[in-house]
Amino acid sequence: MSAAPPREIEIVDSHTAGEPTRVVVSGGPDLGEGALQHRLARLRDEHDDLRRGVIEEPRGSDILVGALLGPSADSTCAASVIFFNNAGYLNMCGHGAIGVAVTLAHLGRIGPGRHRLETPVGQVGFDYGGGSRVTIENVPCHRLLHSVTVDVPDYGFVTGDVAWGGNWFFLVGDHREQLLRSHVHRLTDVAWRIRRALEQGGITGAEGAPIDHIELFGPPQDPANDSRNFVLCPGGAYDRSPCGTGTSAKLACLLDDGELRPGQTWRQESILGTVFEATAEIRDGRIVPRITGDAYITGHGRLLFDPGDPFRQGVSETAR
Ligand code: PYC
Repeated sequence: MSAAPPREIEIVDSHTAGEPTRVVVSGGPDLGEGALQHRLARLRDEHDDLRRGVIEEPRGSDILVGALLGPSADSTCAASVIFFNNAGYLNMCGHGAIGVAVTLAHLGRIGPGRHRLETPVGQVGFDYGGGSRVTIENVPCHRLLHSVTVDVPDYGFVTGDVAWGGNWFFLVGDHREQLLRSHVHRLTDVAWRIRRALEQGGITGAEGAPIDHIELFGPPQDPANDSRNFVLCPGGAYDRSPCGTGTSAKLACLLDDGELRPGQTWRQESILGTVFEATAEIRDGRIVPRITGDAYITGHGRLLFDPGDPFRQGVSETAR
């Protein structure tokens, strides 16, 4: 250890349906006041070392999603939250919001009841019952493009929908893959090549936003569920949970196609077999998704950043 004291960051770790969330409770940078989008820009442009140090090796890993807690300008919100991962910053994160809810309860900052979080893309409500179970009311979702076909090199034509669920997704049912846990390396490769083909074809979300999540769908393993998915996240890791924003994007497509009615429950199974229960309602002409899942606290402690540690700012695991 060097003479100067290490920087300390308090964190709470949890997982939601198998997908981890690391909440930064204190020790983060002062991002000032103002709109959360501006605070996110300041974090990205001036303090990206926080994201790297918390997420990358040797303290983290590619599969972690981080969540920086902060104050909210809106007194009806329990907190503001900025989500990040190994590739950068996320607009919203469904499993992460469920993890944040259970973390706030663990910290004694909320009790059972209805609460709200401020995210960079809008407010997200949540119902917390006092245990592991949380229902989030996500930002409105919608389908932007229906049946888009891309030519994926060395794979062939793949058709899917482009939809928003708090992040941009390409949702594919017509692949030739088996959605098995033992196939995750192949699934990752196929999904990554679909993502590249979308980029090369100039297919984006609204206003040129990159489609940085790819979602493959197939039949569920458990007949109690409606569907199984494999979700590739922006930095090349796959979501262990059914993906809250991805399930929201799926709801938008199902409602548009008349395959699900408002209020009807959709049980989305993940590649691990864990489940989110989802419903949607139409409010002011917009589709508002509700996602229910369970999160569990796995740790509560301090990360130490020794100024003399050559890896204090993290080492990227991702070679992509
Ligand atoms: O649950 O929305 C989600 C999510 C996005 C990336 C990883 N999980």
